[in-house]
Amino acid sequence: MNAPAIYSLKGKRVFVAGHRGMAGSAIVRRLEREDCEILSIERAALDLRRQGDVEAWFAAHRPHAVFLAAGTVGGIMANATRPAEFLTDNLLIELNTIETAYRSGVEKLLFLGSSCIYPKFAAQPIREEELLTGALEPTNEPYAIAKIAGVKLCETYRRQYGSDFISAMPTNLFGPGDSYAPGSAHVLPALIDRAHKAKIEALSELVVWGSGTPRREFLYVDDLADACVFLMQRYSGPEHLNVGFGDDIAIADLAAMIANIVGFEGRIVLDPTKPDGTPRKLLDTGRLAAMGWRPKVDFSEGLSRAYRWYLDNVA
Ligand code: GFB
Repeated sequence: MNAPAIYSLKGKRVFVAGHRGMAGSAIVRRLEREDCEILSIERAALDLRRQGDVEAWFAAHRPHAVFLAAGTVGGIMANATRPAEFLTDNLLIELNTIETAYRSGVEKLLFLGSSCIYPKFAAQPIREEELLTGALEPTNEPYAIAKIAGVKLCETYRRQYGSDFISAMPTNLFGPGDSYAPGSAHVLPALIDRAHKAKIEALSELVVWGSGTPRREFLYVDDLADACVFLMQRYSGPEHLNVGFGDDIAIADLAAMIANIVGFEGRIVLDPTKPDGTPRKLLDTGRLAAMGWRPKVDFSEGLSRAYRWYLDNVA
């Protein structure tokens, strides 16, 4: 049974920060089924890193609720090569948006974090309590520290000011709107792109970074969006909540699944000069499940949908 609804979006002005990103655009799609007014703004018109601009926009549009899905994101290489940007952009965006939401009387805010906030060697599946119990994975430490700051902003604004600000920690996401930029994408879109090109160019090999042994959990982004709306309506509390799929897969097995869906029939070869990152980060989603929420999109179905989106929009 679902936890009772405690916050209604009916008739509310709901700001989705980051509506062009994969998570933000999925939240907009999901909110279209609610009786609310969706507010969004292009990055060229409002840079969330500029505090005065954020204050002016909030004063003009007065959102009742905010989904904070904006941020500088990318795969393991983007994190490793642009650490200052990942730290600074995300800190500025979170601080400006959360502080301004508080000052302008926003009723409810949901902050989207990431499963990389947890220690590199956290006990699996990772419970929410693992936060700050050990050292982070070095390849994404700056991003993780920014996301931990976001969690703490929500927690402390609630404690000191009584703001109803909550945080959700999603596992690795995929689906429509993903970034396929070679070199900076996350593993799943990167492998779809490479396998597709290898097939088209009749190459004999599909290269997979690292040892192939790290395990990752993937959640279809429309499921994440559904969980975010569910939490906005049904959760109020200082603890961040994990949002996961419930199962993970080794990168080598993921590559084989992608090759199969794409129709690439050559060999899969590993490139051990590339980093593995954290060995495993499967989330414990017991708390969210106890509230009545579960993902709906099966992993192989989600992969097929992601490939179809890639064919229609990227390839
Ligand atoms: O998706 P990914 O970049 O992010 O990499 P993380 C996951 C795993 O896939 C790593 C391997 O072990 C990579 O070595 N991999 C294999 C590849 N081939 C490829 C490839 O072609 N491209 C990429 N990107 N990886 C990120 C964090 O960590 O996940 C972020 O850096 C964030 O901060 C995000 O948390 C969700 O899961 O390792």
